[in-house]
Amino acid sequence: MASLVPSSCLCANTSDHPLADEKTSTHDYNQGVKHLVDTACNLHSIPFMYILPVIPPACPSTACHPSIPVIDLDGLNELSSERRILAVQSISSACAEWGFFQIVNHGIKASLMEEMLKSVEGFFSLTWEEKMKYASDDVMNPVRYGTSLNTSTPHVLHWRDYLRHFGHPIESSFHLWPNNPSNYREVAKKYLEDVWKLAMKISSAISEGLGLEKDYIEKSLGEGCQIVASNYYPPCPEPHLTLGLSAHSDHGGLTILMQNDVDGLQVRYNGTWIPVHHVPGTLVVNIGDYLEILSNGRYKSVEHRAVVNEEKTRISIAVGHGPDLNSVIAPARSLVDEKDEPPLYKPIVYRDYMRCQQSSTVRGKEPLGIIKTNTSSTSSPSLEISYPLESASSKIPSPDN
Ligand SMILES: O=C(O)CCC(=O)C(=O)O
Repeated sequence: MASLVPSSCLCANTSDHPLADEKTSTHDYNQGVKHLVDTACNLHSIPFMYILPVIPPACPSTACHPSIPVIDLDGLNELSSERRILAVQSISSACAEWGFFQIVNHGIKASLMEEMLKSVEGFFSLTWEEKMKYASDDVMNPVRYGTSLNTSTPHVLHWRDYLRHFGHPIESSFHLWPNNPSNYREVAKKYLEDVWKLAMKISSAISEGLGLEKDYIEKSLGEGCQIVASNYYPPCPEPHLTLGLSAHSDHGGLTILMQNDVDGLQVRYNGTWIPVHHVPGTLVVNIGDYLEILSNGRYKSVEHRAVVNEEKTRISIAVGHGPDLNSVIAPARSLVDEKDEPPLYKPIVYRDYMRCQQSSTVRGKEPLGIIKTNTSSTSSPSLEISYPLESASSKIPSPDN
């Protein structure tokens, strides 16, 4: 059985720590934070390995901060009309200003969203032995159950369990997805197919907003790669000392996130952490590193994080959409001008970029920083390149051609 949590954190003896609780002193943290909460009765404090040294506070009240835009996607169902133009403009300015927005009239059925949430909850309610069948140390494994961050490199633990697996193209990994709960595969397949179509619809609006052909982003993805990360954040006795997920940006193009009715997502905006309040029926969309690269920095991937709370379990289901793993990612040629707007990012194979980003314990936007053209650093986090970079530009599958 693969070990997900660094061995230094397993069965730790916490007895010399002021927050030590005898009941958790021989606990195997590998089994997940849900298992810890379910089995340690009267958990009044969190084990020290979950205590993060610094957690910048969020904006305390809604009065002091703006909120991410809410965009009606109905206009995108028309090929060309005033309403489509308005929707494209709203998406374009939300991408430029926030990198995040909420969507209504997105076309995903409420009943399907509900079923998907239930199936995911069903998966996390299985015994830890059952869930551990999907555990793996390899961040590129097509299906992975785990706890804390994705990496197995030693790090301060996070108050999260997760199930990640590939989606589109579904045939390539469907047979590996969990088959317990018994309807998981069928429900997830339908949900991921519908979310893929939605991501392509939004991508066409983003392409238009960037002045590119409507299908530019979709074509740039090749066969494409979709990854679903379902996150389970159980109630935490000391939520101010830890996080469900610390600040990070996403490696892909667009992420579409659904959640249950418990708040926890926060977005970095002008240096401040802004809570995203859940509006029933909406989905949250954000720009990832791939779109920052493709747009040559016009749109920025935005850091976000998940906080936990004392009372309620939060579940979120984030679905990322990027190019197929073997494609070389680079700025769109028509958005680059060697003199006035030189390329800001070096070409890289998406698989290498994803592996680097997922293996890193360094959070924030560090992984993107190392492929910036104005930095020479390849020190931390390390990047294993699987092809000679000089030949990369000849491999770029660009719709510009
Ligand atoms: O739980 C959330 O709201 C954030 C999830 C997330 O950022 C992720 O899965 O990468």
